[in-house]
This record gives sequence, C-alpha cells and structure tokens, in this order.
Amino acid sequence: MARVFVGLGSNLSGPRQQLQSALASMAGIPHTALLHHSSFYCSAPVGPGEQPDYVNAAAELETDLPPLELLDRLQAIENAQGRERSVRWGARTLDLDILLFDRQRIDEPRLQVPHLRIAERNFVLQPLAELDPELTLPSGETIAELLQRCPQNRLQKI
Ligand code: A4P
Ligand code: MG
Repeated sequence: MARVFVGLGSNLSGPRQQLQSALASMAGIPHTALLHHSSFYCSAPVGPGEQPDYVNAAAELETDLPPLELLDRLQAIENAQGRERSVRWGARTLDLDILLFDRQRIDEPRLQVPHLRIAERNFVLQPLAELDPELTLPSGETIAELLQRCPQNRLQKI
C-alpha cells in the first residue's frame, strides 16, 4: 500500500464543516484507509483579490489505488461539495491536493507530486509536520527543514 498525504483547504460555505465532510468522504474511498488527520488551522489567504481566511488541514491515507484514480476520487469529493473552478487560487468550498505519494515523483498533465508549491506554504507544511515531522520528500528534505525556510504567513491552530 502507498502512504499518501492530502492537503485540505476551504474558505467558503462553512469551511470547518467542509473539511469534516471531506474527511468523512475520504474515509469511504475504496481500497483506501484514512489513518490520521491534523488539527484544523486558520490561515491568511494566498491568492488574488480579497478573499476570506482559509481553514487548512492535512490527512494521511494508505491506498492501493494508483495516483490518478485517487485524484479522480478526490475531485469527485470536491465536486460533490459544490466546487466551482473559475479563478486560479480563487475562493473555494473545498480543495483537496495530493501532497505526497510515497516517495514518488509524478509529472503528468493532471498530476504533479510532490505538490509544486509545498515548500512555500506554511499552511501545508505545519499540518504535515504535526502528522510526521520526519516525513521526507523525494529530494531527501524533511518537512521540518522546509518549514524553517518557509514564509511565515499568518496561521493559527483552531
Ligand atoms: N493537479 C496537479 N497536481 C495536483 C496534485 N498534486 N493534487 C491538477 C491535486 N490536483 C493536482 O487544481 C487544478 C488542477 O491541478 C486539477 O485539475 C488537477 O488535475 P484545482 O484544484 O482545480 O485548482 P486550484 O486549486 O485553484 O489550483 P492549484 O494550482 O491546485 O492551487 P493551489 O496551489 O492548490 O492553491 N491560501 C490559503 N491560506 N490556504 C489554501 O489552502 N489554496 C490555494 C489554492 C490558494 N491560496 C490558499 C490556499
Ligand atoms: Mg487544488
């Protein structure tokens, strides 16, 4: 089974409830187990224009699904929770990103892993560090090391 980390984010329509629902749905993905999730964090929005604060978290899964099938399942959950894709980095009810898939590097049109912006975002790294600070990227860097170098945007555990 592959060990996978998924980032969760929402800043519309009851963000905490959106994350709770997403976790419940992720627990039902076939051939997959939801092992742990981090605390929820309130974070300053990164992106265009005025938008509400985000709630972010990370989850640890084990799966027998290939990466693109897992992506399909996660996108189905986003869609079921009313996700509309209009503005890149714009406000959203739910964003589920595959952050790490074992120590694989994946570079396909629909899927790049590790997630390309993982190292710039404390709202991704802090929840991951809570799950496993020793977690290592394919580059050999640990989450704790990345976190030390990352911009410290406003982030607060809820
Ligand atoms: N895609 C490629 N790689 C992946 C991956 N590793 N995981 C593709 C998931 N999807 C991946 O994503 C666009 C396409 O990326 C998908 O169709 C998939 O095939 P999307 O979710 O439709 O669009 P997006 O999320 O607006 O784009 P993107 O580039 O994924 O945005 P990010 O980088 O996820 O940023 N500020 C705070 N505080 N907290 C946040 O959570 N999130 C974003 C979104 C911006 N600002 C934020 C937050
Ligand atoms: Mg996304």
